[in-house]
Amino acid sequence: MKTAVVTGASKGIGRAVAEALAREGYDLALGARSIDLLKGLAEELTAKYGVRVFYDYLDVSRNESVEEFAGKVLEEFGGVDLLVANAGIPMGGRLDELSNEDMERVLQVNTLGVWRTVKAFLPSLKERRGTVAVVTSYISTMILPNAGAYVASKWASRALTKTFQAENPEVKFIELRPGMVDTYFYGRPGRKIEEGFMKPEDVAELLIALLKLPRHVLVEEVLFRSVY
Ligand code: NJP
Repeated sequence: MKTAVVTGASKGIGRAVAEALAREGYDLALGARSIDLLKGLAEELTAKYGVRVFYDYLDVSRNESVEEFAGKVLEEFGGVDLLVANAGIPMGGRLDELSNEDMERVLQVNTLGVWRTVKAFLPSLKERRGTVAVVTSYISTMILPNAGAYVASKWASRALTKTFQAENPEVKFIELRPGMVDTYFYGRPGRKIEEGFMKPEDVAELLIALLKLPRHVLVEEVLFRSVY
């Protein structure tokens, strides 16, 4: 039985990824701040798929929280085979109008959150020759005025992902770069494919397909979006 860690598992893409992995037979360690949502999801997935689901509070913007979460997960499962570093927040606004707090917050979650989560699980992932999927964005090589802080956070997490890969060839790092996905990222879900949105399940199914490739095949990144 393989073990997967999913950050930002309470909603949106992370939640859909957790369900798809459970269906595929992975034991799960789920992290996010909304512990009530994680509890409900864990109960649902255990009942439906019979897999082991551990969940705990996780704030990827804080070192102590990530270290504590990783310690508990490794104690619970003994090691991990897959890490899905998905937790992230949006941030709009012109760079010259953005507050210090907002700039620091988006970098803490989207960039440093990825770095500290991968770092915490890396020894185990290396031991198991595992896989890390980092959810960055289609924007991770592009420029979008009025979203500069978010864009910079995703360019930086792309750079972290590729540097981790270069430094750790035993682990496979996949950068997932979705276009728009119908999640809480845009307020409340309910957007349509005709408006250019994918479903969170589309991202999850793409990841499952990638995980089914032979061990020696590395897909470094996937840029994908909705068509209609
Ligand atoms: O968004 P949403 P998505 N510590 O808001 C968690 C990227 N992306 O699923 O802590 C730990 O439904 C939050 O949980 P909670 C995007 O940048 C999206 O769309 O309980 N967890 C929730 O589970 C992000 O990296 C689109 O509030 C934290 C989850 O993150 C990823 O996809 C397009 C946290 C967010 O769920 C998932 O976002 C694109 C923290 N400090 C890239 N802060 C898109 N939706 O269109 C938040 O290119 N979370």
